[in-house]
Amino acid sequence: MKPAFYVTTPIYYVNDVPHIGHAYTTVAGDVLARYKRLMGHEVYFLTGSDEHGQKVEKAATTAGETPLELADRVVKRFQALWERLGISNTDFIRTTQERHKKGVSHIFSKILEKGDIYLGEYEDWYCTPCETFWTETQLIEGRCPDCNRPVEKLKEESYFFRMSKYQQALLDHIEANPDFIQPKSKRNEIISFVKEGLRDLSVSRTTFTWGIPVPGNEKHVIYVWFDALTNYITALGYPENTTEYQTFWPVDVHLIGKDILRFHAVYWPTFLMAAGLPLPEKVFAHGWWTVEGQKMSKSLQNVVEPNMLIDKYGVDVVRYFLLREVPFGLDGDFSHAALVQRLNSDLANDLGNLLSRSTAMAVKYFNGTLQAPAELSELDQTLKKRTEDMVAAVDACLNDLAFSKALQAIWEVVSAANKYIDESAPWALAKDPANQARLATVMYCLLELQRIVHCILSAFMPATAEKALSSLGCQGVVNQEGLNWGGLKAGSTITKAEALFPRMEG
Ligand code: ME8
Repeated sequence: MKPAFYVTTPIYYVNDVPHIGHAYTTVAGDVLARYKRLMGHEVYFLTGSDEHGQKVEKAATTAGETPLELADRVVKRFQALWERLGISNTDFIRTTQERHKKGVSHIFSKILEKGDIYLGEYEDWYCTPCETFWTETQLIEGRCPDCNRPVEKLKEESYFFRMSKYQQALLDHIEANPDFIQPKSKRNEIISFVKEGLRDLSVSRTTFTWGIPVPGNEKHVIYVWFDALTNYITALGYPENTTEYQTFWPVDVHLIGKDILRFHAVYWPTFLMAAGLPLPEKVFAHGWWTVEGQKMSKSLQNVVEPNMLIDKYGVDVVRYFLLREVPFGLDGDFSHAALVQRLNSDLANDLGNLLSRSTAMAVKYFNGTLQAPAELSELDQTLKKRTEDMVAAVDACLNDLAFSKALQAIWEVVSAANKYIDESAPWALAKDPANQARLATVMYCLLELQRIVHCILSAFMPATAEKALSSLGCQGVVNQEGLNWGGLKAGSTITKAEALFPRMEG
């Protein structure tokens, strides 16, 4: 049986249209999903939309729509963007779907029956944009400590989740599983937060209605984060013991932004503990993008729209840039200048040129028919070894979610290949028919290296890889075996590749 791999993105709020922050997490998930499929895993890649809660209700009122009308409209924009970005998700869950509502009611009832959810009264400060309650002492100058926006005092009857009960169990779990929360700096933040003490958590609201009713007490709707987090299991069919649930839970990795780590690394695991379910293997919090040095925000009107970027630069350039520019886990800055720089240097010059140069030579010297290599020289052996080492390095990097480092390892081989052309000087070899066998070997090494490079790059830049592999005469041959040296067969047809990436003015 194939090994299973389950990766998720957050489910995005439908009160906002998609921006590069959303695209970032989703592209990262896609690369991982594609890579694991390439490596022979059975992959479940989940994304979706978070449609309940006061924030969405308010946005709908402002737009003069019902919350569901708003959700139906905005969700299409997310789905259309994911399609354009080549996102290969297995499933798209909407929290307004029956399958989800059923699962949320079930887990809520289960924890309630167990006594870990109880009815009480709440009086505290609430930040609607963050959908989070704060105590007086947590506020900073009377404002939300996360987003610095005004908060409002809420007093209501509320169901509480006995989160305090799970404080020690959670700490023990974090200690025993060093990879559970990543990166390390974020893990330490969570440990300190939990050590300060977990309070019981309000998990229902009575001041609005847009949510899933509390089973047996419909005056209350279930807290939007309790509702949203549960998507990771309801998508698999929970509470039914489906094949998907059995195969894929616990999840291998929840990819999230650092803004929502506490929900994923504290709330969610304790909910699962209370429900007697296994915890996620890993929660990875990536950093945030600023835009040309500034925080991205609607009020600054600097929100970067992925569709605009795709129109301007192309899908694969955007995918590449997002994952190459900033090490996953750190904050980074988006700028058009940095993107154009990556496009011109890494993509057009290094990767694109290598392919057009070498396929042009294959056509010129051998009429596009791939020749079997003769014995490899020391130079060839070194190049082959570097390619093989790169494949192993990429695997290690992607298991650590070090996307940028993985791409760097690939580009080292691309540079080595460009250097190899200069060192082996095929144009000089071509002048003397006595060098035919040597020329054939050089061409084979060059093209074979690129076949492997594009096979692995298919996880990052699927459309580019397909074009490249097609000019190398092996389109569609993308699997784990394809990462081994020797896949190109003598006699196959090489066609001159068009420029993969047109250079752009800065
Ligand atoms: O929080 N840089 O949804 P959301 C990088 N519905 N990533 C960013 C970003 C930025 N500037 N801005 C947003 C929610 N993101 C909840 C999630 S999950 C059970 C519920 C990304 O629409 C990042 O992944 O506000 C962040 O975690 C997510 O968008 C928040 O999306």
